[in-house]
Amino acid sequence: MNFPLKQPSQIALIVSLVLGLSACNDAQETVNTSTADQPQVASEPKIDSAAAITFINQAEADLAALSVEANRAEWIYSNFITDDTAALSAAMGEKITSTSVRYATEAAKYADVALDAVNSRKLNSLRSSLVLPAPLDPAKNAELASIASKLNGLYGKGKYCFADGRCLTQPELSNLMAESKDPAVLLEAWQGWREIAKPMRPLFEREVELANEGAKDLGYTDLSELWRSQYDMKPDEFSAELDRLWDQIKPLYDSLHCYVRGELNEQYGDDVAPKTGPIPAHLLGNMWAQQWGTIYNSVAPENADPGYNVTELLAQNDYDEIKMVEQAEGFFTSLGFDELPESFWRRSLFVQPQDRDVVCHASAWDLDNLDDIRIKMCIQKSAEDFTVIHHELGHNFYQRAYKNQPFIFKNSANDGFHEAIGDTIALSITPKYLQKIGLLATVPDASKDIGLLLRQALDKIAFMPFGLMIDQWRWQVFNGTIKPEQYNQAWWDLREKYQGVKAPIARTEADFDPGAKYHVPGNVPYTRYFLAHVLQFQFHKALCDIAGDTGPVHRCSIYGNKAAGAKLNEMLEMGASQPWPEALNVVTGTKQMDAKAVLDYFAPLQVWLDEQNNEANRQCGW
Ligand code: X8Z
Ligand code: ZN
Repeated sequence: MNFPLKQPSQIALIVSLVLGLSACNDAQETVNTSTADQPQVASEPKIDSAAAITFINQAEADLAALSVEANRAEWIYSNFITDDTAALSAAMGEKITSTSVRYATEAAKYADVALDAVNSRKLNSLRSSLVLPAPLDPAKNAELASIASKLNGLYGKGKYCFADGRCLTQPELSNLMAESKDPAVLLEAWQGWREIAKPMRPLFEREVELANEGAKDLGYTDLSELWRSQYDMKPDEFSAELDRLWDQIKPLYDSLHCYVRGELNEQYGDDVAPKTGPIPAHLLGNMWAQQWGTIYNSVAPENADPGYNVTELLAQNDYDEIKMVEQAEGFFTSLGFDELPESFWRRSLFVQPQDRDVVCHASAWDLDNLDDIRIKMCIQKSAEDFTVIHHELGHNFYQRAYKNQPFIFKNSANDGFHEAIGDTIALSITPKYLQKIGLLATVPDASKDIGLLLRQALDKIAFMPFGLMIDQWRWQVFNGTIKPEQYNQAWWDLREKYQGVKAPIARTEADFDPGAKYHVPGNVPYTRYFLAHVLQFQFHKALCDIAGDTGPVHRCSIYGNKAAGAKLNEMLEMGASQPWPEALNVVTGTKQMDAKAVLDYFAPLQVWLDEQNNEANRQCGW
């Protein structure tokens, strides 16, 4: 999305919370005018709790109304990328940013007023929920809105054309990365896609400059501090929390990395996939080496492969895009959630149009902050996209669950929660579930668990360092530690440090590889996905306990369990009305994020990976 939108799935809220900065500050002007012919003291608005509450109510109503307008403009732009829709989207961005920044600035004035818990939370949210604040200067606000819009468009329109004339969009190239085993083809797609990002570099650099200025205007040291202020704790405490969670997971990641590198070496040989050092990033089955599940066949355990593949099962059972979405909806309704509204089916985008440019990156929308929920996705008929559909519907069911909250609380407990709900449901896509819905004939016995766990780890554990490094890079860009002339080198340094992957060919500062990942041009914070990868395992375990499942947690499916559904709904309905530890507590009985749930889930795999790596005498690490 453009502007200060927080995330594709919550545009509504975005508007309210994503404040940008206002140039023409009407409210301010009114005050100044009135002071002209009166003594200064008489004209100052009272800073007391009554004034604060009046202000909060007005801001909330105003932003709620604006959000619907912005959502519509943004929906149309993302579905029809043209110069005209870009201009409309930028204009709307300007308007919403200026309003939001005006309210954020004004909110700061009431910071010391004693308020009840609800209003105090709303006030704080008004102040600190922006992700792309513009400076006060109207010209700069307009410039920022235009840049944000352009960056989105550049990503959405991105294609790579092969020598034979075939031009592929992002999802098509991703498909190729998932399916090809030919290193030359993989390399070409990898390199080709990154060409789309080169023109983004100057725009991104200016975007950072402007948004940092906006963050300073709001009293933050830089945009990094603002982004890290949105977790009900101090920014530095939040950074430390991330380090703590990553330290818990890293040993498992290292074992997985070691195993996968060894297997790739056997498959491709020393020249393409060396035994030591970082893994070349084009060999992991994904454009960004962020989830590796698609190379499962290449690394599957000989004796524990469950012997089925969801992509094939979908094809054998004639699942088209709509049927995939219907099946995912069926999981939510089995838990007791209401069916999606009829308008969802009419207004969503499921299939990539052939006649125009659209933003294909999957997103979930809540156009009217009530019932007009939709997804927008260029669905590929694959296991990966079957999971992504559950992810997106998780956003929609969350949005609908909190629709009766006041506008400012129409959001998740923290942004990681929004990303975790659909994934939590997808953890219940077990063989037993696939059998129940008629996709799988026989459930593999427990001797195949290692294969199932490995398949899951290739997606979930492989993702963790990626989920972390993107914002480690961005935060350092925002706070000036990484200078523009170091953008690409610093990116690859962090890729190596966290993920142990490297670029397959030399990169220079003429490249802008971060821009080839949607969330960078889209200005969507990314740490939320790291959090979600921890939270979803905590939720899954807790919901399985509620469902009374006593087996291994990786075999548990909460499908059809109304008690689990009711508990989940209890948390979703809270929206952002309370600090996230309270919401976490509702489902899990704890107020702490804890990666132990991840380690418990994968415990048998950790043992197996270490055995394999020892037997093969692999030197782990990079
Ligand atoms: O962007 C997404 C969702 C939309 S919120 C499809 N995800 C991240 C990504 O694709 O990079 C889900 C997992 C991580
Ligand atoms: Zn999402």
